[in-house]
Amino acid sequence: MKVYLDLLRDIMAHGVDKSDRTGTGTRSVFARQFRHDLSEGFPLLTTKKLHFKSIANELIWFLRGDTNTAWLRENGVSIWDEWATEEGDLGPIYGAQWRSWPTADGGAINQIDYVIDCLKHKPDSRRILFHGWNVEYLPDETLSPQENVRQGKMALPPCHLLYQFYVANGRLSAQLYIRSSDSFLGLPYNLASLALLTHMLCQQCELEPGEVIISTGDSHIYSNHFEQVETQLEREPRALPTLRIKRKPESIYDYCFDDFELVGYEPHAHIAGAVAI
Ligand code: THF
Repeated sequence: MKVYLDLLRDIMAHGVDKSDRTGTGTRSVFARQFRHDLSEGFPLLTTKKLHFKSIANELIWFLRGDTNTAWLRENGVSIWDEWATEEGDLGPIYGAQWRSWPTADGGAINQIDYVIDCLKHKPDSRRILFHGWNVEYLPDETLSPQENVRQGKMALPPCHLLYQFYVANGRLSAQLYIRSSDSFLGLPYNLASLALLTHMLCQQCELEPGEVIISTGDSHIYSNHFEQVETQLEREPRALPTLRIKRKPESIYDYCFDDFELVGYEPHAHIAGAVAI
């Protein structure tokens, strides 16, 4: 993924060293965009090994509307543990807003159903999107994630928030806006997750995969990831894998990890980096 490595180089070369909420320190640039044509392969980084199981199961968990880490843990995923309460709760984060955005009259709106309906019945619409930034439930920055959850707020405000879809010539493209992009750890997850969601929507709505586009706001590299980034930049990218979906589940909500097979994923070794909390 040259476009990803170019972004890392751009941040290292042009970024400004800034303090951040977590106290770690980052190097940061504002507002970047890159794109990848899914016909050229599945965009899972090859310059370090990524744990695709975490990525796929996190997406399945979002689509379940689940916001408790219990299901993730049962499925071998620990990437949300740091922010959860002892009971595993994360408050009304991604899954809650995607599947059941609360309405003033006490009801809820399923934004994913809306997207599927648009893709099937009005693919030319310019409104095929779903949003995670529900201002009523954003956390109070002076409180811990766990305290926010206990007050009915999100543990963290969404980083990847606005997903928009576009159909032309039978191909589905997707653009994701990420307000705060942890370029070494989170961004590779967000990119692969967006691509996987696009493939799933294509299968459900009988479309062909088009492009994925990532637009980032605060695009940063944490200072304790600089060395890992340098290592990655010395590595030669390899051929991308392809994604095979082994069956067609009944709906977008019925996928499981075993439905996916990555063919030809031969990455360089994993590079560990600590996540800022
Ligand atoms: N906070 C920060 N600082 N960065 C993020 O990327 C991030 N997220 C989510 C919420 N808060 C965030 C959590 N997503 C890893 C990957 C994604 C995460 C959190 C942690 C991580 O540590 N990945 C390891 C492997 C761990 C594993 O797969 O089990 C890695 O090497 O990739 C971004 O939305």
